[in-house]
Amino acid sequence: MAEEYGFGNPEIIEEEVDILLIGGGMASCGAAFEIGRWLEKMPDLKVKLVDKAALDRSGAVAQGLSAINTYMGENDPADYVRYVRGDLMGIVREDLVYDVGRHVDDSVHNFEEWGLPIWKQKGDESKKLTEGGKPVRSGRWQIMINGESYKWIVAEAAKKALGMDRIEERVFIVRLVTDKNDPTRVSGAAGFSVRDNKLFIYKFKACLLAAGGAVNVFRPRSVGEGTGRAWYPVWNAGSTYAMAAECGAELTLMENRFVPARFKDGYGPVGAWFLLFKAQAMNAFGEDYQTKNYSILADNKYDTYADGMKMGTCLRNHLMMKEMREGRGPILMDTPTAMAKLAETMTPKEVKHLEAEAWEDFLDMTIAQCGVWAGENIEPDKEMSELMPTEPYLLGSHAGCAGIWCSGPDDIPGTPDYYHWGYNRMTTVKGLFTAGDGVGASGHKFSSGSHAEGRIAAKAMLKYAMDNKDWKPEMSRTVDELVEEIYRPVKTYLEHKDYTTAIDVNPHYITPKMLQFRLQKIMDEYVAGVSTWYQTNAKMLEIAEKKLVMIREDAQKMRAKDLHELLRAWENYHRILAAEAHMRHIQFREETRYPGYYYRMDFLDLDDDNWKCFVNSTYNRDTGEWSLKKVQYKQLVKYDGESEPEGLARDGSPV
Ligand code: SFD
Ligand code: AMP
Repeated sequence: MAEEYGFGNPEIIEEEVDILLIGGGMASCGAAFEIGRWLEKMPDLKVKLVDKAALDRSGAVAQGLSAINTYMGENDPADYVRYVRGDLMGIVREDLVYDVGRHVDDSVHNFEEWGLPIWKQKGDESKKLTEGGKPVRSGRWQIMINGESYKWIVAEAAKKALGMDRIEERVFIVRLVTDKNDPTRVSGAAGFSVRDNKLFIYKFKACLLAAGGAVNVFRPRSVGEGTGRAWYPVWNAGSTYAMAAECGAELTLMENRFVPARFKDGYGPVGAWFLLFKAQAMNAFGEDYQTKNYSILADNKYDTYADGMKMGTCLRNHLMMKEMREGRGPILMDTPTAMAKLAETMTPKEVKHLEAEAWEDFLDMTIAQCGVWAGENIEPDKEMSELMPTEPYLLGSHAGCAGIWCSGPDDIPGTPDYYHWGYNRMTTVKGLFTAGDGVGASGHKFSSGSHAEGRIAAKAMLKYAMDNKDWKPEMSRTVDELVEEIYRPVKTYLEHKDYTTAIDVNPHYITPKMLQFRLQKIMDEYVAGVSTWYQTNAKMLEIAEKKLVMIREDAQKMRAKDLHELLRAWENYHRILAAEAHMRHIQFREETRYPGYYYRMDFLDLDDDNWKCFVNSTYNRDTGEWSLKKVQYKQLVKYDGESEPEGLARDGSPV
């Protein structure tokens, strides 16, 4: 091959494995740990984990976390299902949620074993959870940790389990490839190194696609000086949803999104303040807007899923947004009163410790918030802080449930066939598994649940690989085709760069940065972003549809002047597909299921009669067309107070 690319033709590295893990976040680290337990018994097993970044600080937990948001402890997983179902407005895959609930604690116990400090109640400080040590709970499901090094600790266990020769860092996977002999099966993946001029082609029997959620799809509130700041990790660019869709996998509930209420500008999470410090949020006039506005939930049947003042995340947003839209902002978190109340029964030393904890909550997971406090001279014990609903994020593990439609476990009573068609956490594409943010209709897993789900998927993948021992993957696309496609932005740049004197201005190409701005503007203005207060309608979506089809075409003209821009180009391509899925699902669901996350202004009511169902979609890569359908929701766990079917009792077993 001639020297086509500026920095020379890439070195092609081809490898065939049994199992490929894409991503190195919580889910993949869980999968790696689980596989590690089997490597001794299966010495011939070939496994590779590929992460676009470095495992120690990759993914959503990169900066660390202050809490583990899913720990059952004394709770029953059936209650966890009730909580997740209520929070996500009545439609979840209860089999998947229950499966996470019954296994998650084992992951948390491992984290503690590996060195993660978990807060304990007085008197229990030296006891581990497994020794009966009682954790400090911030809420019913959440426990507090000293989690600055959370990801380091979890990554170390994953590295030990697999060994570094089975881990490839700083390789961005661009696409999955179906099998030559069976288009409903996946058999390959292709990507490139973001540091060296190398292209990687993997063939495999089974693959875990766990590349996180989608950030920066919408124009963020942080622009200009603040560009790059977001709540969820900016490096998770919708790769999971885009690659799955392009490979033919069915997506579910992609209309769902997460709009977190956060400390303004620094994006500091609110959980510890609401639940642990018991702080109150109020409008500009000191009114408790949640109590004041409660009755409006009934106007559009949103109260169907509110249990008195116990209401889901989107409904809390809904009540807050009313205040802001009607000019009674800003919303303020009353940190001084909360701290003063807690200090009433404390010694001066304990008060100092409380102050340190207030800062540490953010130093452990979202340092920018401390930057805002320090930069704006805000002392949380003296001055209130503004809260703000952020731009939307697509994810499946936090208080949202966008993702891929997966087969569930086979032992949950009442599970219909269309919930379980094969291996646990396998998508509708044979051999393609997912976990964490990838699994749709099953939110509130958070860090711990994503790790546990990675382990669940790994176990099923091992079985799949064994059951297909003699099967040989053959990719439907040639290596040359893949190289040509992945490096196309580099070629585009080289061919046209001398046409103008300013390299960023050129009629033949667009920089990835500009294309990202264009996508964000479309999504913000037409698909219920912050500029319309999360509101949209059929007409606006029709315009969005037209523009998104065009931007998909224009994406072919992205340039890459170096490997960093090549990464940015492909991230944007993934974002566009994730954005399109989101838009089409919102277009299809003619109701407002998630008020406070988004509003269909032309269908403002929650409509259980017609829409208490999943919306699933598939994308045809050859034609560029989407097809959408309703899928029946099945309730497996009874409402409060009713007895559970046999078999749903808690067994507390490890994965
Ligand atoms: O405070 C490719 N989360 C919280 N979870 C908790 O348990 N407690 C909290 O306190 C939580 N909060 C929180 C959380 C996240 C963030 C960012 C903040 C605060 C500020 C949520 C969890 O972190 C989240 O649920 C899990 O991490 C999800 O796990 P997973 O595995 O689905 O995603 P990941 O960890 O982000 O990992 C993704 C990996 O994929 C890589 N990657 N690799 C190769 N090719 C590609 N194309 C790739 N694209 C991405 C990434 O590098 C990464 O390794 S609080 O708000 O509630
Ligand atoms: P957050 O910091 O907002 O991501 O929340 C962390 C955890 O606390 C999640 O499990 C949230 O669902 C929960 N949470 C946050 N705020 C509240 C609240 N006001 N009421 C009940 N649960 C909350």
